[in-house]
Amino acid sequence: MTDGGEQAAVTMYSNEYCSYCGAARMLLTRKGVAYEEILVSKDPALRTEMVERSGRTSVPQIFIGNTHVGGFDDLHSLDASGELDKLLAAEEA
Ligand SMILES: N[C@@H](CCC(=O)N[C@@H](CS)C(=O)NCC(=O)O)C(=O)O
Repeated sequence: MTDGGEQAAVTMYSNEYCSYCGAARMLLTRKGVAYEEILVSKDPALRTEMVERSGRTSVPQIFIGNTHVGGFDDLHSLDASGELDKLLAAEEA
């Protein structure tokens, strides 16, 4: 995590029965990153919001602040390269 200050706002658009969403949840939880989860399966308007913000239709779609990270594959790649920690620090609230 970051040194001092508030953690960046992390938002994950997801649905309940998606394995990639589960993998993203585990990665964020393992890192101790708090996130807001928006279940798009419950509300078509939220799915529309996700598609408009991300330009993608698959779940999960993850944002750090207003920066679009992408799906689980993107999150995992950023974590492996160390860029995820930098992004969390840069977007610190
Ligand atoms: N490469 C993507 C794969 C995500 C994916 O395939 N999600 C499925 C649900 S588990 C999905 O949304 N499929 C419908 C679609 O692609 O529109 C990731 O890592 O997030």
